Amino acid sequence: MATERTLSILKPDATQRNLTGRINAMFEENGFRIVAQKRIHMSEGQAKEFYAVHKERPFYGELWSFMISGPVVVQVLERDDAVAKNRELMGATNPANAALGTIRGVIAQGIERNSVHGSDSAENAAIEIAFFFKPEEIVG
Ligand code: 3AN
Repeated sequence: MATERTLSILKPDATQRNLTGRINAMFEENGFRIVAQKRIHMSEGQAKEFYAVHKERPFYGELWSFMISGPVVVQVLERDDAVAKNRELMGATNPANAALGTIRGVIAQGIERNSVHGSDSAENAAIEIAFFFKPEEIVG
């Protein structure tokens, strides 16, 4: 499998609980390189646009407002098969169903406070990476 990149976000429940280093250690222990990273406070407009795909879903309002409730860490992760491997490492969306040993299984607090976002396809990864990073900010 070729080297691939995926967009990851450490959500406000993770930054609030000071768990960003612990999550990053899980990425690195699982073969990911963090090739770009910044801690930001998303604006309302950014959060709404980033999650626009969910705008018809009943949880959309809660989702974007949670994502601006505190700082987040946006990052680009790189490894072979990065999109699928990160989805595996994150675990199920609802931590009640997430396997032990996955990030959500260990760290998440609920379906909304689920600690991490990861792109769901290579196509979306390219769009999401470009949403937060200029090419020169990504240093593999
Ligand atoms: P994932 O993050 O696992 O790809 P998606 O894309 O289905 O999951 O959902 C995006 C985000 O929306 C989730 N990470 C979660 O924070 C939130 N979410 C999904 N389903 C629900 C739900 N039923 N109630 C509240 N929030 C939800």
